[in-house]
Amino acid sequence: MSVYQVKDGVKNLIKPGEKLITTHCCYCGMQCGMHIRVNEKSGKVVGVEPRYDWPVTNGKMCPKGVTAYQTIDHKERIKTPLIKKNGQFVEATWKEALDLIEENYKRLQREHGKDALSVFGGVSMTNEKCYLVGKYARAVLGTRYIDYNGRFCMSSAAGGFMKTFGIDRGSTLPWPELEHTDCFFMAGTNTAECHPTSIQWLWKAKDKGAKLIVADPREVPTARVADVHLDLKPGTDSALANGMMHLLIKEGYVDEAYVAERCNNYEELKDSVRKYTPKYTSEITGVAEEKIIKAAHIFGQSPKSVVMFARGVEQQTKGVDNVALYSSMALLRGQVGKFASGVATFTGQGNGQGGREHGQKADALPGYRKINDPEAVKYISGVWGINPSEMPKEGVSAYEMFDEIQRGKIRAMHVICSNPAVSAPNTEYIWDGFKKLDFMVVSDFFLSETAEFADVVLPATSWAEDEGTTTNLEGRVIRIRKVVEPIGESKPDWEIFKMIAERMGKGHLFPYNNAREIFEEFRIASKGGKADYYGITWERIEKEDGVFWPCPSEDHPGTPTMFKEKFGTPDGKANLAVVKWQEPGEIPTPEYPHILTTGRVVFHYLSGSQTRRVDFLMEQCPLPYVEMHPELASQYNLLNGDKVKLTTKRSHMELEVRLTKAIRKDTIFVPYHWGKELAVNQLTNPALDPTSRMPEFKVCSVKIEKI
Ligand SMILES: Nc1nc2c(c(=O)[nH]1)N[C@H]1C(S)=C(S)[C@@H](COP(=O)(O)OP(=O)(O)OC[C@H]3O[C@@H](n4cnc5c(=O)[nH]c(N)nc54)[C@H](O)[C@@H]3O)O[C@H]1N2
Ligand SMILES: Nc1nc2c(c(=O)[nH]1)N[C@H]1C(S)=C(S)[C@@H](COP(=O)(O)OP(=O)(O)OC[C@H]3O[C@@H](n4cnc5c(=O)[nH]c(N)nc54)[C@H](O)[C@@H]3O)O[C@H]1N2
Ligand code: SF4
Ligand SMILES: [Mo]
Repeated sequence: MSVYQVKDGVKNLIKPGEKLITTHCCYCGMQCGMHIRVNEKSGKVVGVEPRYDWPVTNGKMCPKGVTAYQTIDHKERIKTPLIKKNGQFVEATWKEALDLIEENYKRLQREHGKDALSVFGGVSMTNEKCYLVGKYARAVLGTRYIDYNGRFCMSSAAGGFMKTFGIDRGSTLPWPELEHTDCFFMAGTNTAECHPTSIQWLWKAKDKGAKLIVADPREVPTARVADVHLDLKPGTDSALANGMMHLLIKEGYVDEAYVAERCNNYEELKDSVRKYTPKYTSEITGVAEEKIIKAAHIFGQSPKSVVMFARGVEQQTKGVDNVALYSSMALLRGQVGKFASGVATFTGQGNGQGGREHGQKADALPGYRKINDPEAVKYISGVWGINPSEMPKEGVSAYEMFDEIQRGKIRAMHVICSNPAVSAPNTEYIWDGFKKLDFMVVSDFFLSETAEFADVVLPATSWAEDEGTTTNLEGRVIRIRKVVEPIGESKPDWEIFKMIAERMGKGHLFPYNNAREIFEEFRIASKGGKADYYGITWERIEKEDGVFWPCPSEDHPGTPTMFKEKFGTPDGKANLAVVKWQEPGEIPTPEYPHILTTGRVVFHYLSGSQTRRVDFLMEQCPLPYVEMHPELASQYNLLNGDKVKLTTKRSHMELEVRLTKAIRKDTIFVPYHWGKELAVNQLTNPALDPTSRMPEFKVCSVKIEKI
C-alpha cells in the first residue's frame, strides 16, 4: 500500500525510473481507481498505487486489488496456444491452434448444423470485448447457443429491474451521493468483504447519523454495526419485503403522492401484503417480530433512504421476485429518482454492468435490445453487415446449455473468460458435459479448471495488456489502459475472434485494428437501445471522470441519476411488485435437515483462478471451510477444526468446521472459490428462477456427518 502523501497528487507517487499508468482494478464492480507502477527500463510492472482522485473510491483498495498486479507477470501465465495430445497439453503455434479450430468447427457445422457450436462468455472483459463475443457467436459461428457467466451473477437483478423500472441499470444513483443518505437497507450483501471500498460511503453517512438495516442469515461485518440485523432464514426474502411493506402502509409511511403519480399496482399491492403481519412474516423468516417493526419504523421515517442488495437475494429461484419486491419498498417511500436515495444492486464482476448490455446473453443484442424483436434484429444486422435472416434465434441460458450437450445438440463449446468447472452449480454435471463435447476451446490467461478439459487453450491477454472501457456498478463508463505489452504470444480476445472469423470466411466482419475502432462501432450498435452509449467517447470519459449511460448524444451530460421524471416502462410508471412468498427449490427434510448457503470471502475472487495464484491471498485463506453455529455443531459433537462430510441430493464433499456465532443455527455457509474436490458447487442446486434462469446458489438442503 501507499506510503506517500496525497497532497502533491500523482507526481509525488512517481519514483525515479518508473512511470505510473492510470487504470482500474480488474476484479469487482467497484472498479477502484489505481495507478500501476512500471519500470521504464524493463517495461515490467513493479507495483500499484491507489488513485486518490478517483471520485468513486477515493484512494481505497482491498487486499485483492493491491495484489492484482502480481498476476500480470505470473509464472503460470499461458504464453502460447496449447493443444491436447494424448491427454497432455503441448505448446503449439497460433497457426496449429487455428488450423485445428477451423477444421473442427467446419466439420461439426457440416455434420450437425451451425447450432452444434456454442459460446460461453464472461464479463471480466472490457465492453469492446463483451460486445464482440455476441457478434462472434452470431455473425461468425451462426449459432443460437451463446450465454455467459453473468447468468450466474446479475440476471435476477436485471430481470427484477426490467419488471419494476423498465430499464436495468444496477444503481439508480451515483455512489458519492451515498454520503448524504439517511438510511441504508442492505439485503443479502456482504458489502465489507465483497465491495469493501464502498464502505467508506456508509461510514461517512453514519458519522452524520445515518441508520443501517441489514438482512442476512449471517452476522456479516455490516450487520455488527447495524441498528437492526434481520437474521432471516435463507430463501425467505419475499416474505420479509412483503412484511416491511405491510408495515410501511399500516404506519402511514407511504409517499402517497409519489405512488399515485409514478407507480402502477398500488391497490393490488395493498391487498397482497395485507396478510404479511409481523407475526406471519416472523413465522416464515425466523426474524423476531420486534426487529421487523423496528426496521420498518427506521426505514419509514428516513427522509433519504437506499435499498441495496446483492447475490444473497438474487441467487434464488425467486430472485427476480425478491429484486422487484425490495425495489418496491423504495418506491413506496417515493425514493427513486432523487438525490442520495434510490435502489442499487451491488454489481459483481468488474464489467458486470456493461457486459450484460451488449449481447452476450441468449436473448439479447447490443444496447439491451431483444433478439426476438424484428426491429432490433434489423438494426443490429445493419450495423454488423449481415442479412437479418442470418441472425440466429434466441438460445438457452448458461446452465441449460449443458442440457443441450447431454441431448447431443451442442457439440463444441468455446469458453471465454469464465471458469464454470468451478462456478456453475452441480459441477459434476458440468464436468460430464465438457467430457461429452466433441471439441472444446478455452480462452484464458491461466490454465483454469475449465481449461483443463479443453482440446485447445488460447492464451488471452490479461486486463493490463489491452485497453478499452468498462462500466462500473454505478453505470459509469470508465477507461481501462494498457500497462504492458502482451506477455509471450498472448493476444487480446478481440484479436482472437478476428483470427477465427478470418478462418471461418467472415474476416470482413472483423476489420478492427484496435479496441478504439470496436468502441466506435459499438457506440452505433447501442444507439437508440435502452443502454445507449452513443454519446460517450473516450475523450469524454477522460475529461469527465467517466460518463453514465444512457447518453444518447455527445452533447448529452449522461445520466448519473436514473428515473428523475419517468421510468423506462411503456407508460413511464414503475410497476410495484405484487408477489407472494413461495418456498425455495429445496426445503429441509429429515434426510437433509439443514440449509446450505454459499458465497465469498474478502481474499478470493470468484472461481479463484486468479486469486489462488497470489501467495499473500493464499496465506490469508488457503482452503474452503464450513461456517457453523456452535449449537448446531454440538448436535454432531463437532469442535472447531473437525472434519465433516456434507451431502446434498447432488453429491458430497469434506470440509473443515469453523465455529462462529455469526450465523443462524439452521444454516451453514461455505465459500466457493476452490475447484475439483474442494468445489462447493458439487453440492449446490441447479434449480433456476423461471424468468432470469439464475441458479439457486444461495439455498439448498444438506446433511452433516462427522468424519
Ligand atoms: N472478495 C470478493 N469480492 C467480490 C467477489 C468475490 O468473489 N470475492 N465477487 C464479486 C461478484 S462477481 C459478486 S456477484 C459480488 C457478490 O457479492 P455478495 O452478494 O455481497 O456476496 P455473497 O457472499 O455471494 O453473498 C452475500 C450474502 O448473502 C447472504 N445470504 C445467503 N442467503 C441469503 C438469503 O436467502 N437472503 C439474504 N437476504 N441473504 C442471504 C450470505 O450470508 C452473504 O453474506 O461480489 C463481488 N466482489
Ligand atoms: N456456489 C456458488 N457459485 C457461484 C456463486 C456463488 O455465490 N455461489 N456466484 C456466481 C457468480 S455471482 C459469478 S460472477 C460466477 C463467476 O464465475 P466465473 O465465471 O468462473 O469467474 P472467474 O473466476 O472470474 O473466471 C474467469 C476466468 O477468466 C479468466 N479471465 C479473466 N479476465 C479475462 C479476459 O479478459 N479474457 C479471458 N479470455 N479470460 C479472462 C480468469 O483467469 C478466470 O479463469 O460464479 C458463480 N458461482
Ligand atoms: S474493492 Fe473490488 S475493485 Fe476495489 S480493489 Fe477490491 S476487488 Fe478491486
Ligand atoms: Mo458475480
